Amino acid sequence: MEFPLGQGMLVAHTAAMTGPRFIQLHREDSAALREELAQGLSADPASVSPKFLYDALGSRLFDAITELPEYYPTRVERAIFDRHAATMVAIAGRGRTLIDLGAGNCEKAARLFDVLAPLRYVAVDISVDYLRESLASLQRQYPSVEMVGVGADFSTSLTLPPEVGRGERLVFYPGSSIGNFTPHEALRFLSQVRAAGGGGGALLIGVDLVKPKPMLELAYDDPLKVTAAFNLNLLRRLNALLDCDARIEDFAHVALFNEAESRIEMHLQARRALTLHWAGGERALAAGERIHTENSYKYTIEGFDRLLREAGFSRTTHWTDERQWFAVFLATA
Ligand code: AVJ
Repeated sequence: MEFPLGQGMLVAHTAAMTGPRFIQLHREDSAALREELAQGLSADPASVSPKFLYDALGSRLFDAITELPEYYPTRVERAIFDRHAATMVAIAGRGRTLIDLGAGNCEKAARLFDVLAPLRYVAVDISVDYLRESLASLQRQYPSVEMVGVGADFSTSLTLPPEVGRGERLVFYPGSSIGNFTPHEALRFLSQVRAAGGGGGALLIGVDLVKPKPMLELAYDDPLKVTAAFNLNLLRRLNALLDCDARIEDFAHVALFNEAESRIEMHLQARRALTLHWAGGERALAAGERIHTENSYKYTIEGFDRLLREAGFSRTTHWTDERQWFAVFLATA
Protein backbone atom coordinates (compact mmCIF):
# COMPACT_ATOMS: atom_id res chain seq x y z
CA MET A 1 0.00 0.00 0.00
CA GLU A 2 1.22 3.45 -0.85
CA PHE A 3 0.81 6.54 1.29
CA PRO A 4 1.20 9.96 -0.25
CA LEU A 5 3.62 11.80 2.04
CA GLY A 6 1.18 14.63 2.80
CA GLN A 7 -1.50 12.30 4.10
CA GLY A 8 0.97 10.40 6.25
CA MET A 9 2.06 13.63 7.91
CA LEU A 10 -1.52 14.60 8.57
CA VAL A 11 -2.18 11.29 10.30
CA ALA A 12 0.96 11.75 12.39
CA HIS A 13 -0.56 14.89 13.86
CA THR A 14 -3.82 13.33 15.01
CA ALA A 15 -4.16 12.22 18.60
CA ALA A 16 -4.98 8.68 17.47
CA MET A 17 -1.32 8.07 16.63
CA THR A 18 -0.46 8.23 20.29
CA GLY A 19 -3.89 7.15 21.54
CA PRO A 20 -5.40 8.20 24.83
CA ARG A 21 -3.11 8.82 27.78
CA PHE A 22 -3.95 7.24 31.12
CA ILE A 23 -3.11 8.56 34.57
CA GLN A 24 -3.94 7.03 37.93
CA LEU A 25 -3.85 9.55 40.77
CA HIS A 26 -3.59 8.54 44.40
CA ARG A 27 -5.65 5.48 45.20
CA GLU A 28 -6.77 4.37 48.64
CA ASP A 29 -4.91 1.24 49.75
CA SER A 30 -6.76 -1.81 50.97
CA ALA A 31 -5.82 -1.13 54.61
CA ALA A 32 -7.55 2.27 54.43
CA LEU A 33 -10.61 0.70 52.78
CA ARG A 34 -10.78 -2.01 55.47
CA GLU A 35 -10.51 0.62 58.18
CA GLU A 36 -13.31 2.65 56.58
CA LEU A 37 -15.57 -0.43 56.32
CA ALA A 38 -14.90 -1.53 59.91
CA GLN A 39 -15.66 1.96 61.22
CA GLY A 40 -18.92 2.20 59.28
CA LEU A 41 -20.08 -1.22 60.43
CA SER A 42 -19.29 -0.39 64.04
CA ALA A 43 -21.14 2.94 63.95
CA ASP A 44 -24.70 3.44 65.14
CA PRO A 45 -26.60 3.14 62.85
CA ALA A 46 -24.28 0.95 60.79
CA SER A 47 -23.38 2.27 57.36
CA VAL A 48 -21.21 1.48 54.34
CA SER A 49 -20.26 4.05 51.67
CA PRO A 50 -22.04 3.61 48.28
CA LYS A 51 -18.63 3.63 46.58
CA PHE A 52 -18.35 -0.04 47.62
CA LEU A 53 -21.34 -0.87 45.41
CA TYR A 54 -19.23 -0.56 42.25
CA ASP A 55 -16.96 -3.55 41.80
CA ALA A 56 -16.96 -5.35 38.42
CA LEU A 57 -20.28 -7.12 39.15
CA GLY A 58 -21.79 -4.06 40.86
CA SER A 59 -21.04 -1.87 37.83
CA ARG A 60 -22.73 -4.42 35.56
CA LEU A 61 -25.74 -4.56 37.87
CA PHE A 62 -25.95 -0.77 37.80
CA ASP A 63 -25.88 -0.86 33.98
CA ALA A 64 -28.77 -3.35 34.17
CA ILE A 65 -30.68 -0.98 36.49
CA THR A 66 -30.49 1.73 33.83
CA GLU A 67 -32.38 -0.62 31.46
CA LEU A 68 -35.29 -1.13 33.89
CA PRO A 69 -38.62 0.51 33.02
CA GLU A 70 -38.98 1.62 36.66
CA TYR A 71 -35.58 3.37 36.73
CA TYR A 72 -36.54 6.48 34.72
CA PRO A 73 -33.50 8.80 35.34
CA THR A 74 -31.17 7.44 32.64
CA ARG A 75 -33.83 7.39 29.92
CA VAL A 76 -35.36 10.75 30.77
CA GLU A 77 -31.97 12.44 30.99
CA ARG A 78 -30.96 11.00 27.62
CA ALA A 79 -34.16 12.36 26.05
CA ILE A 80 -33.42 15.82 27.48
CA PHE A 81 -29.89 15.76 26.02
CA ASP A 82 -31.13 14.49 22.64
CA ARG A 83 -33.70 17.23 22.46
CA HIS A 84 -31.70 20.20 23.72
CA ALA A 85 -28.02 19.43 23.02
CA ALA A 86 -27.75 22.06 20.29
CA THR A 87 -29.11 24.79 22.59
CA MET A 88 -26.84 23.67 25.41
CA VAL A 89 -23.80 23.85 23.15
CA ALA A 90 -24.84 27.28 21.84
CA ILE A 91 -24.48 28.50 25.45
CA ALA A 92 -21.53 26.35 26.58
CA GLY A 93 -19.47 26.80 23.40
CA ARG A 94 -17.75 24.28 21.12
CA GLY A 95 -14.10 23.31 21.19
CA ARG A 96 -13.72 23.09 24.93
CA THR A 97 -11.93 20.70 27.21
CA LEU A 98 -14.71 18.31 28.22
CA ILE A 99 -14.18 16.90 31.71
CA ASP A 100 -16.40 13.88 32.32
CA LEU A 101 -16.78 13.01 36.02
CA GLY A 102 -17.60 9.34 36.65
CA ALA A 103 -17.22 8.60 32.95
CA GLY A 104 -17.35 4.76 33.12
CA ASN A 105 -18.15 3.56 29.61
CA CYS A 106 -18.00 7.18 28.31
CA GLU A 107 -21.31 6.56 26.55
CA LYS A 108 -23.17 9.69 27.71
CA ALA A 109 -20.37 12.06 26.72
CA ALA A 110 -19.83 10.24 23.41
CA ARG A 111 -23.40 11.04 22.37
CA LEU A 112 -22.56 14.76 22.66
CA PHE A 113 -19.27 14.65 20.73
CA ASP A 114 -20.63 15.56 17.29
CA VAL A 115 -22.46 18.65 18.50
CA LEU A 116 -19.97 19.62 21.24
CA ALA A 117 -16.80 19.10 19.16
CA PRO A 118 -14.47 19.07 22.20
CA LEU A 119 -10.77 19.79 21.63
CA ARG A 120 -9.80 17.54 24.48
CA TYR A 121 -11.75 14.90 26.39
CA VAL A 122 -10.78 14.09 29.99
CA ALA A 123 -12.59 11.03 31.34
CA VAL A 124 -12.40 10.67 35.13
CA ASP A 125 -13.43 7.59 37.08
CA ILE A 126 -12.44 5.99 40.36
CA SER A 127 -10.22 3.47 38.56
CA VAL A 128 -8.41 4.21 35.31
CA ASP A 129 -8.95 0.55 34.37
CA TYR A 130 -12.69 1.20 33.87
CA LEU A 131 -11.75 3.73 31.18
CA ARG A 132 -9.12 1.94 29.10
CA GLU A 133 -11.31 0.05 26.64
CA SER A 134 -14.06 2.62 26.19
CA LEU A 135 -11.63 5.50 25.76
CA ALA A 136 -9.50 3.58 23.26
CA SER A 137 -12.53 2.81 21.11
CA LEU A 138 -13.82 6.38 21.37
CA GLN A 139 -10.38 7.58 20.27
CA ARG A 140 -10.63 5.44 17.12
CA GLN A 141 -13.98 7.08 16.38
CA TYR A 142 -12.68 10.61 17.05
CA PRO A 143 -8.98 10.54 16.12
CA SER A 144 -8.47 14.29 16.33
CA VAL A 145 -9.82 14.76 19.87
CA GLU A 146 -7.05 14.57 22.44
CA MET A 147 -8.11 12.05 25.10
CA VAL A 148 -6.93 11.56 28.67
CA GLY A 149 -8.18 8.94 31.13
CA VAL A 150 -7.78 9.86 34.79
CA GLY A 151 -8.25 7.46 37.71
CA ALA A 152 -9.19 9.58 40.71
CA ASP A 153 -11.66 9.66 43.60
CA PHE A 154 -13.13 13.14 43.11
CA SER A 155 -15.82 12.57 45.78
CA THR A 156 -13.65 13.91 48.60
CA SER A 157 -11.82 16.58 46.63
CA LEU A 158 -11.64 17.51 42.97
CA THR A 159 -7.98 17.59 42.02
CA LEU A 160 -7.19 17.39 38.34
CA PRO A 161 -3.76 16.55 36.90
CA PRO A 162 -1.85 19.09 34.73
CA GLU A 163 -2.68 16.96 31.65
CA VAL A 164 -6.15 18.53 31.72
CA GLY A 165 -4.48 21.63 30.26
CA ARG A 166 -5.46 25.28 30.29
CA GLY A 167 -8.25 25.27 27.67
CA GLU A 168 -11.76 26.47 28.49
CA ARG A 169 -13.40 23.79 30.56
CA LEU A 170 -16.81 22.20 30.43
CA VAL A 171 -17.40 19.85 33.36
CA PHE A 172 -19.94 17.13 32.62
CA TYR A 173 -21.59 15.40 35.58
CA PRO A 174 -24.65 13.48 34.36
CA GLY A 175 -26.89 10.80 35.91
CA SER A 176 -27.78 12.68 39.10
CA SER A 177 -24.66 11.28 40.73
CA ILE A 178 -24.64 14.58 42.64
CA GLY A 179 -27.50 12.96 44.61
CA ASN A 180 -25.03 10.74 46.49
CA PHE A 181 -23.70 13.85 48.27
CA THR A 182 -25.60 15.52 51.11
CA PRO A 183 -26.67 19.05 50.05
CA HIS A 184 -23.84 20.39 52.23
CA GLU A 185 -21.26 18.17 50.50
CA ALA A 186 -22.82 18.98 47.12
CA LEU A 187 -22.30 22.70 47.77
CA ARG A 188 -18.64 22.07 48.59
CA PHE A 189 -18.21 19.93 45.51
CA LEU A 190 -19.94 22.42 43.19
CA SER A 191 -17.76 25.21 44.59
CA GLN A 192 -14.69 23.13 43.73
CA VAL A 193 -16.01 22.57 40.20
CA ARG A 194 -16.64 26.29 39.91
CA ALA A 195 -13.08 27.06 41.08
CA ALA A 196 -11.55 24.41 38.77
CA GLY A 197 -13.35 25.93 35.76
CA GLY A 198 -11.97 29.41 36.32
CA GLY A 199 -13.78 32.43 34.87
CA GLY A 200 -14.79 30.78 31.59
CA GLY A 201 -15.72 27.42 33.07
CA ALA A 202 -19.10 25.79 32.62
CA LEU A 203 -20.90 22.87 34.27
CA LEU A 204 -23.44 20.58 32.61
CA ILE A 205 -25.12 18.49 35.28
CA GLY A 206 -28.07 16.06 35.52
CA VAL A 207 -30.30 16.25 38.60
CA ASP A 208 -33.17 14.00 39.64
CA LEU A 209 -36.25 15.86 40.84
CA VAL A 210 -38.62 15.32 43.79
CA LYS A 211 -41.71 13.33 42.86
CA PRO A 212 -44.40 11.25 44.58
CA LYS A 213 -43.03 8.68 47.00
CA PRO A 214 -44.46 5.50 45.36
CA MET A 215 -42.80 6.29 42.04
CA LEU A 216 -39.44 7.02 43.63
CA GLU A 217 -39.54 3.87 45.74
CA LEU A 218 -40.43 1.70 42.73
CA ALA A 219 -37.41 3.11 40.85
CA TYR A 220 -35.17 1.90 43.69
CA ASP A 221 -37.00 -1.38 44.42
CA ASP A 222 -37.89 -2.88 41.07
CA PRO A 223 -40.00 -6.07 40.81
CA LEU A 224 -37.24 -7.86 38.90
CA LYS A 225 -35.04 -7.31 41.98
CA VAL A 226 -32.05 -5.99 40.05
CA THR A 227 -31.62 -3.10 42.50
CA ALA A 228 -31.88 -5.60 45.37
CA ALA A 229 -29.03 -7.61 43.81
CA PHE A 230 -27.04 -4.37 43.33
CA ASN A 231 -27.45 -3.53 47.03
CA LEU A 232 -26.90 -7.08 48.34
CA ASN A 233 -23.72 -7.37 46.24
CA LEU A 234 -22.21 -5.01 48.82
CA LEU A 235 -22.13 -7.95 51.24
CA ARG A 236 -19.86 -9.85 48.85
CA ARG A 237 -17.53 -6.82 48.83
CA LEU A 238 -17.61 -6.77 52.61
CA ASN A 239 -16.73 -10.45 52.81
CA ALA A 240 -13.93 -10.11 50.26
CA LEU A 241 -12.34 -6.92 51.60
CA LEU A 242 -12.82 -7.49 55.34
CA ASP A 243 -12.83 -11.29 55.40
CA CYS A 244 -16.31 -10.93 56.89
CA ASP A 245 -18.92 -13.71 57.25
CA ALA A 246 -22.08 -11.95 56.01
CA ARG A 247 -24.64 -14.28 54.40
CA ILE A 248 -26.61 -12.75 51.52
CA GLU A 249 -29.74 -14.70 52.48
CA ASP A 250 -29.74 -13.09 55.95
CA PHE A 251 -30.40 -9.63 54.50
CA ALA A 252 -33.24 -7.87 52.68
CA HIS A 253 -32.98 -4.90 50.33
CA VAL A 254 -34.87 -1.85 51.61
CA ALA A 255 -35.42 1.37 49.63
CA LEU A 256 -37.45 4.19 51.15
CA PHE A 257 -38.03 7.84 50.39
CA ASN A 258 -37.19 9.99 53.40
CA GLU A 259 -39.39 13.01 52.71
CA ALA A 260 -37.93 15.18 55.48
CA GLU A 261 -34.43 14.80 53.98
CA SER A 262 -35.69 14.60 50.38
CA ARG A 263 -33.66 11.48 49.69
CA ILE A 264 -34.03 7.87 48.70
CA GLU A 265 -32.22 5.69 51.20
CA MET A 266 -31.02 2.17 50.52
CA HIS A 267 -30.46 -0.17 53.42
CA LEU A 268 -29.57 -3.81 54.02
CA GLN A 269 -31.94 -5.08 56.69
CA ALA A 270 -31.13 -8.09 58.87
CA ARG A 271 -33.85 -10.74 58.44
CA ARG A 272 -32.99 -12.19 61.92
CA ALA A 273 -30.74 -11.35 64.84
CA LEU A 274 -27.16 -12.04 63.77
CA THR A 275 -23.55 -11.05 64.34
CA LEU A 276 -21.10 -10.12 61.61
CA HIS A 277 -17.51 -11.16 62.34
CA TRP A 278 -14.42 -9.92 60.54
CA ALA A 279 -10.70 -9.89 61.11
CA GLY A 280 -10.40 -7.52 64.08
CA GLY A 281 -14.05 -6.85 64.88
CA GLU A 282 -17.70 -7.81 65.05
CA ARG A 283 -21.13 -6.19 64.88
CA ALA A 284 -24.35 -7.57 66.30
CA LEU A 285 -27.56 -6.67 64.44
CA ALA A 286 -31.03 -7.19 65.91
CA ALA A 287 -33.73 -8.62 63.66
CA GLY A 288 -34.88 -5.75 61.42
CA GLU A 289 -31.81 -3.62 62.11
CA ARG A 290 -30.30 -1.98 59.04
CA ILE A 291 -27.00 -1.10 57.42
CA HIS A 292 -27.40 2.20 55.51
CA THR A 293 -25.75 1.84 52.09
CA GLU A 294 -26.78 4.81 49.92
CA ASN A 295 -28.50 8.19 49.81
CA SER A 296 -29.85 9.57 46.57
CA TYR A 297 -31.02 13.16 47.12
CA LYS A 298 -33.86 14.57 45.02
CA TYR A 299 -34.02 18.30 44.32
CA THR A 300 -36.57 20.85 43.20
CA ILE A 301 -35.59 23.05 40.26
CA GLU A 302 -35.52 26.10 42.55
CA GLY A 303 -33.52 24.28 45.23
CA PHE A 304 -30.82 23.12 42.84
CA ASP A 305 -30.63 26.48 41.11
CA ARG A 306 -30.06 28.09 44.51
CA LEU A 307 -27.30 25.59 45.28
CA LEU A 308 -25.52 26.42 41.99
CA ARG A 309 -25.66 30.13 42.77
CA GLU A 310 -24.40 29.59 46.30
CA ALA A 311 -21.49 27.68 44.75
CA GLY A 312 -20.57 30.77 42.73
CA PHE A 313 -22.24 30.12 39.38
CA SER A 314 -23.94 33.36 38.40
CA ARG A 315 -25.68 32.21 35.20
CA THR A 316 -27.82 29.10 35.15
CA THR A 317 -30.18 27.57 32.60
CA HIS A 318 -32.08 24.31 32.84
CA TRP A 319 -34.10 21.91 30.71
CA THR A 320 -36.58 19.29 31.88
CA ASP A 321 -38.91 16.69 30.37
CA GLU A 322 -42.60 17.55 30.09
CA ARG A 323 -43.43 15.69 33.32
CA GLN A 324 -40.59 17.41 35.21
CA TRP A 325 -39.07 14.15 36.39
CA PHE A 326 -35.47 15.12 35.70
CA ALA A 327 -33.50 18.28 34.96
CA VAL A 328 -30.27 19.16 33.20
CA PHE A 329 -28.61 22.38 34.37
CA LEU A 330 -25.99 24.40 32.55
CA ALA A 331 -24.15 26.78 34.85
CA THR A 332 -21.43 29.30 34.07
CA ALA A 333 -19.40 31.52 36.31
C1 AVJ B 1 -25.54 6.40 40.23
C2 AVJ B 1 -25.95 7.46 42.31
C3 AVJ B 1 -27.07 8.23 40.34
O1 AVJ B 1 -28.79 7.33 42.96
O2 AVJ B 1 -30.00 6.79 41.24
C4 AVJ B 1 -29.44 3.46 41.32
C5 AVJ B 1 -27.36 4.85 42.01
N1 AVJ B 1 -28.75 3.24 43.33
N2 AVJ B 1 -30.23 2.58 41.95
C6 AVJ B 1 -28.94 6.77 41.87
C7 AVJ B 1 -28.50 3.88 42.20
C8 AVJ B 1 -29.81 2.44 43.16
C9 AVJ B 1 -27.73 6.08 41.24
N3 AVJ B 1 -26.57 7.02 41.05
